[in-house]
Amino acid sequence: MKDFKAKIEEHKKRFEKALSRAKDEKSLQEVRNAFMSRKRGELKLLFEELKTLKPEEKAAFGQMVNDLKIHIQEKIRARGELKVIKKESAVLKASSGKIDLTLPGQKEYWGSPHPISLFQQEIENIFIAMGYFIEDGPEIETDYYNFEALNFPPYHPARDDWDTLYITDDLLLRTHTSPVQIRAMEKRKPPIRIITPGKVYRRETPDPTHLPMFYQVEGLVVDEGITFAHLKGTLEHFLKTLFYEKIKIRFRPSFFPFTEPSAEIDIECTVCGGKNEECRVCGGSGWIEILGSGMVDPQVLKNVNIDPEKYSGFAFGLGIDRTAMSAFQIPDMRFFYENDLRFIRQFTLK
Ligand code: FA5
Repeated sequence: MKDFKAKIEEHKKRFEKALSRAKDEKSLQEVRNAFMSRKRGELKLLFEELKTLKPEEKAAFGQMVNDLKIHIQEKIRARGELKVIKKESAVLKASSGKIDLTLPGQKEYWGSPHPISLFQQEIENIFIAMGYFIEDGPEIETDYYNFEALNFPPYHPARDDWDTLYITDDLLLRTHTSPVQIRAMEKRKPPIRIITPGKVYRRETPDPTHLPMFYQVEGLVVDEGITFAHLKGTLEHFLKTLFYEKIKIRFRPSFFPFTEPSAEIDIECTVCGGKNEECRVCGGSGWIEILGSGMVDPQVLKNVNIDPEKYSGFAFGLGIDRTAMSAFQIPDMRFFYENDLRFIRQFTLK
């Protein structure tokens, strides 16, 4: 009788020690298994041992083992509940005691590239598939690269359309991506086939189709035998891939000091389809201008020491924001930069 009582005391002490050492969920589970497992838990073995006792001893010892079982169960349950309470009180503390458990949970949103970046990637992928390389250039440019090398002499009136912010008399925020043409042709010899996406800046009052900071992507191809047919075919293929096969495109004669002949390209207005005379995107014309283009002026080739008798090329500059507006049928380009998350989240990657 004495021996069995001592044994129960010993089990109880071992349990207390094991429980005090259990610092996490896993070790608590191990204690639970060691003492309460229905197969070989210590309580189970004690109950087995009861069977070997004399009938007159069984009742008293049975009661002791039962008490131990209840003690162990309660202690383990208390430890589990304590953990939950601790977690809840941490939440309560963080919300300074004011927590309304009836409020809906907070949805977590994944970050995602800006719609203009996503659209730029789409454009890049189409040109990469046609064998173009991506080239980069500085946003702070010299007067030479932004203007002079592209046939805009100082004080030439054509500069007025590309007015910008000057940092010094010679340094300015580039007004287009065309200076990267010059930098690329200085660095490498034909054949050249590149696109150069990036930010550009202009003195401009924002309206639905104009921004003072926007994105362009420049394209340049220089090789032997390049003609206007290459320019037309390339841009038609690009626009039909970017939009849809039946998109209406028109080439309109235009002027740029660095290309000759030059053309601007319009696409049908995807916002009103030409049906709204008061459309703020196309002004009721049904067309929206998205890019300028032309054959590289022989003088520009000479400026970078490429022989215009041997080589010819074409170039274009597409407004990424303006084109994205048409692709997403957005009536105002300023939406892209208002940072209204309800707008931006419509374009997240699926
Ligand atoms: C140019 O910037 C020329 N560098 C394009 C070029 C490149 C011509 C190579 C020939 C050869 P333009 O100023 O038209 O051209 O601008 C080109 C495109 O940029 C426009 O068609 C339009 O899509 C976009 N764009 C122009 N101004 C703005 C503006 N303020 N806000 C948003 N997009 C604009």
